[in-house]
Amino acid sequence: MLRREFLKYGAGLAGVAAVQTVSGSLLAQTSSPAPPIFLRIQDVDVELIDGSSVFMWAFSQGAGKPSVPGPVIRVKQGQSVTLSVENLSPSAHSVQILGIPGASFGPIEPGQIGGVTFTASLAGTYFYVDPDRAPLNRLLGLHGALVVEPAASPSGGPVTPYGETQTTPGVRALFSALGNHSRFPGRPWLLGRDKIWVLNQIDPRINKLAEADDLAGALELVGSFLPRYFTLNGLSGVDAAHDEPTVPRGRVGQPLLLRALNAGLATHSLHIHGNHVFTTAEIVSNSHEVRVLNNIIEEDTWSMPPLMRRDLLLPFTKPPEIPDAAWPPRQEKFPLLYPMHCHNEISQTSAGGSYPLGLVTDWVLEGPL
Ligand SMILES: [Cu+2]
Repeated sequence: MLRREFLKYGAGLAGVAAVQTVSGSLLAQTSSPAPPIFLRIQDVDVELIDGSSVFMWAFSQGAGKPSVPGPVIRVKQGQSVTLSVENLSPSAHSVQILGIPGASFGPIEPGQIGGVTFTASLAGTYFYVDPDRAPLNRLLGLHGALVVEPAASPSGGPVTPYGETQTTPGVRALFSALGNHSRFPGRPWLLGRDKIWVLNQIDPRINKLAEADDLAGALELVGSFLPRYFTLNGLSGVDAAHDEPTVPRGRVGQPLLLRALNAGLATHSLHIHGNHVFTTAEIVSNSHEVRVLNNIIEEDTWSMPPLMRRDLLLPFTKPPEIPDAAWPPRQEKFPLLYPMHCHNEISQTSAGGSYPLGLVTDWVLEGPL
């Protein structure tokens, strides 16, 4: 019998795992290297919302608890970052940061440590993944978010999630309007006020073959991928809706940046209630580079194909369906909870149970500023 770490399902434990953040920027000057980042890869059994469990691979921060997705890594733009990964799994693995040229290494044989030093020259939201047997190793748990924050506040302009040379006139206009225009009463956006939403799907047949070490068979089955579980930061349904690291929360007038990433193979169609969002960046599909948009569109549903990463500003304004005369709300009082869910029916009704036990969470307007 294999002895593997068992990742018990549930908001409490998963929340602890998901909140792990490796910060390369804490106390460090931008010009100086970031403190080295050390991750581990290991085999785990992950419990799902219905109590069943599947074999997966997981990253952990050093000796910390492994989690799917892996810990969030935060670094500053222009900083030299050294990433090392120890492979505690009995199979070989590699690591790549999609969209950062040269930031890849491997294969790391079992028991070995691999690593790379790279510079994140553009701010934005990135994926680190195991690119081997693509997309198998990524799909089975080896993925996580890397956030590159701008190095310095721009001279004169508003604070945005991007470096000064990346920031487009459209993004500058949007962030200048926050707290300064009747459309966005309240405060400007604050650096670090963001939430990371990593999407994934699980087809347990594939996990089963990987567990039996039939990796060729598992990869072949990817061709007839039939997802049965849909996860947001590793959680489904009500659990994602009660997971503090997942749920955007704030007062009216405190805008927040959503960083959405899809590690899986199914295209999601995310729909948010209560406020519209503004997509500020997405990736160039071939190079995976961050592209900051100039033509900023207000929308309530956005597509998340496999490997897509999108930044979206959630303005935290008064929901437009509440008339001015009924504001502040009296019948239904603060906090106001609004859902975000996937509009693809299968992701709401699959093995996780009946609606809404698939890809769904809440966001919370706690009260007036
Ligand atoms: Cu909807």
